[in-house]
Amino acid sequence: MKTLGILSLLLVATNAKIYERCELARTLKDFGLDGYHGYSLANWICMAYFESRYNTTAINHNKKGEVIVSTDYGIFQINDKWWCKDLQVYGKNYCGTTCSNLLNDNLNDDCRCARTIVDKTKGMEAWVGWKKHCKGKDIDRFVKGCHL
Ligand SMILES: *[C@@H]1O[C@H](CO)[C@@H](O)[C@H](O)[C@H]1NC(C)=O
Ligand SMILES: [Ca+2]
Repeated sequence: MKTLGILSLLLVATNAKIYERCELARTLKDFGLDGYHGYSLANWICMAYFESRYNTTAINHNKKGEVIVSTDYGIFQINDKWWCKDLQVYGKNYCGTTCSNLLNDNLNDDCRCARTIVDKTKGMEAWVGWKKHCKGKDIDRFVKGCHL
């Protein structure tokens, strides 16, 4: 029983993860975001902070009145209208992944999808959180003290 309890705790822990800032910085660097399209690592960490607070299971619905028109998934709040596949009928799934893959603690596919987004759109302008809080701002603190 005790072993089972610990096991299920571990399972929960690996499925729902809040990244620590420097841990996220190292992970995003490993998955090729540092300098991608000229955006320094601090831009990516700042964006993830304002989009999800580093919460891999973050989900937000975009509503028109009471109707859900789209849903944003995961640490980068990636949208089902264009980028990933869920129950949304008219979604484009340009990243070729299910949206639920963007809610686990393996960020390889999230980073691949983020690169697709900056390739296909106007860079990081796609993220409102980045535009509002990171673009043109002093964002060095997001990678400060991290051993990269
Ligand atoms: C992470 O996001 C999930 C889903 O929105 C939420 O239930 C959970 O409370 C969040 N965790 C933290 C620490 O904010
Ligand atoms: Ca993932």
